[in-house]
Amino acid sequence: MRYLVTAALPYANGPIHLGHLAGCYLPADIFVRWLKARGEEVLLICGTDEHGVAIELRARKEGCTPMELVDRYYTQIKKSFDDFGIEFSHFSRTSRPIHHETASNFFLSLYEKGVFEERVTEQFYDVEAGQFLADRYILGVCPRCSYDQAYGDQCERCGSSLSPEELIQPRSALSGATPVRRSTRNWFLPMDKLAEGKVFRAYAERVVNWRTHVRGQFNSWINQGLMARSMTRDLNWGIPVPLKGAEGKVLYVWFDAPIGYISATREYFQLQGGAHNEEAWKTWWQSPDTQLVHFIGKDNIVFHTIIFPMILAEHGSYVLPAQVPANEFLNLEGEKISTSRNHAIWLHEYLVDLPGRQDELRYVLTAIAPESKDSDFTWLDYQARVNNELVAILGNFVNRVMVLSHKFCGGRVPDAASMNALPPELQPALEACWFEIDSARAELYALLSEYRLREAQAAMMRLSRAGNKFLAETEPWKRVKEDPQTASGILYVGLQVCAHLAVASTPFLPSTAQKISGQLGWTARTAESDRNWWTDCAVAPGQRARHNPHLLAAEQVLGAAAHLFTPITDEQLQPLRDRLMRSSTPVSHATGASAQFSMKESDKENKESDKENKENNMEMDEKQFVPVKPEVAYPDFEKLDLRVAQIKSAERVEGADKLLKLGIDLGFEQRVVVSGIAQHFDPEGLVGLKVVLLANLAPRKIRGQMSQGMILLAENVDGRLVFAKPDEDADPGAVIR
Ligand code: B3M
Ligand code: ZN
Repeated sequence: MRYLVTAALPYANGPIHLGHLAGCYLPADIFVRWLKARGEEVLLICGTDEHGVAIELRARKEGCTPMELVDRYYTQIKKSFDDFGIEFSHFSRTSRPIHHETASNFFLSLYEKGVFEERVTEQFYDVEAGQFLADRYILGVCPRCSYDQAYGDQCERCGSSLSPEELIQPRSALSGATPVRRSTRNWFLPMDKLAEGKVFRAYAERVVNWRTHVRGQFNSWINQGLMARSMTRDLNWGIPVPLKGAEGKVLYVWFDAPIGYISATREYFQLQGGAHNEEAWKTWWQSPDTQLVHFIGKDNIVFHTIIFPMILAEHGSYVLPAQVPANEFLNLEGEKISTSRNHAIWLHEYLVDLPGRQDELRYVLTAIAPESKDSDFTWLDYQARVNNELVAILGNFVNRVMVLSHKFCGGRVPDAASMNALPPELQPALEACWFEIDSARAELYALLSEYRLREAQAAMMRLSRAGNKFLAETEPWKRVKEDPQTASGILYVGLQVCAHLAVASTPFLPSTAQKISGQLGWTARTAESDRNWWTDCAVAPGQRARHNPHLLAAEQVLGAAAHLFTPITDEQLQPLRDRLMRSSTPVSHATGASAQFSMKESDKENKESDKENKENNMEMDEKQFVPVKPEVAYPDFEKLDLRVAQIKSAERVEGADKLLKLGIDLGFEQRVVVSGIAQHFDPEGLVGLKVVLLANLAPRKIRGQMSQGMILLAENVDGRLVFAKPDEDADPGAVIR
């Protein structure tokens, strides 16, 4: 089978963070490594998306030209992918001539077929700047919350989706001028009509078998009734619309970007050289036996399941997607990743903080992959998974086998006969070990075929669990004195399990897999032997596989033993956690005893993806002061009892990663206050601190614990929380007024 796999083209307007990696690049890489190991014909295509308002805006902000911006980020993004072992067949850029040509021709061919509807609409225009304004270029007062920095597509204060017409007192972000309405001609894709096309309808049948949330979004778009969407824009940065009279207009970034997959494939074959390769890309894109698979994040679903397939279908020669395994979002420490607030873990920073630990991150991100719902990355969970799973299970197993084999077997693989000669009392353990490995392999294969990578990785880990269990049950270290032959037989099994692990872990943990092979001295391992191993995994449902347990030849000389993983210490982790706490700005979170622990903003995401100008959706970081509340009379203020208080004890609340339980001294009494600040402060650092307590707030039960009052904190404009501290001389219990 021929697999043409793509991963979403990241905008070249910033570096890559954990959310990107978990969203589509890591899953695409795992899937493709697996296909390659199985001997399938496969390409993994990606590159940077270098057009659109997001790029222009960022360039303005960084004070450079769009081209300078994308040059810089292309290099950085590509390096991050290389560093994390994301093996693209080709990584291109949409600013290259080959892409401009491919996208222009694509547009022209649809134009000539009469696919587009020409429409004249009114758009906002900045007379001073002499250009039309994308939604993100229009600012104004939010009609819902009166915030005066709302964008034409969204208010970042209250989260409402807006359209530019709704803004009160709109102004241009370019010049500050009041925009005027001016009519302009654009080319629209009549999606409602195209959804009725034969090719598209045949394609839509497949979607039924896709992930629930992908199918759900697809259906909801279709059922809502699709609207025509403009495929051109009145902008300067982008691919010029290749029509007479369309000067000053460019292709809509979401028209050109997916065609980037095609141009990148063309470029890949061009670089291979040779006359045949000029046409080779067509085999990949245009023969019906190609499986086209798009790995993306959930905010790109509509573009990959509806708009791009429609465009491909209308063109006529192309295959349509066979699968779109979109992931949901990865959150970070309970909050949405935000680049503007720097609530993110950047890949290049991770490598500085935890050098050489790429496989650890790959492992954790796959273990928590947001395949069917949003998931949450926390440093503590990362540490636990590395230490309790990679170190304690996989690493420990391989290391024990290696060390014991050097000690008891002279650093060579023992004779196969030693396994067959294991005494009868060890047979059940042996049988159980192979049974577990056989079933884990069958499961691994089946799960990978269904794009269930998270469970597949867990199945891979079962191999090392089986190995550990076998060692624990057979205890070769106890037997070696009396019965060296049996100890050898046990280690023979152990070494073979290590070899199985080396193959099984390759898609997930490529450099660990290589290390295992290296330690085993397994030079006889070939692409062919791997292929056989994987093909051998496939079994009919309900059948038990009986795989060949022998991968390593007897007498093979082993390499040196070394730990595959080292534990992550608290000391290593603390600065990383602190840094994130500082950068996290829970604008929507109340603090103190009345904190609200709202976690999800997924409604907002859904709304956002409704927006036509999705590509404009970029975060900006401007200082946002909260407006002063309506005036109150003095008697109202007098009702509040504010006191100086001192924190006497502070501890985390089990099962609630945002809460701290604080013991408070009020001079005349002791109280307990539960506060939602655990992600901002370390409990140890708080003891002794004098704070301001709202002492007569009605007590409230939080996580089963009565909280008696609220500690006051200030939220800086950058979102950092700091205590409102009384003077050091103030005594606990003193009234503040
Ligand atoms: N650049 C959007 C994004 O990064 C966009 C993907 C293009 S895939 C063809 O979310
Ligand atoms: Zn608002």
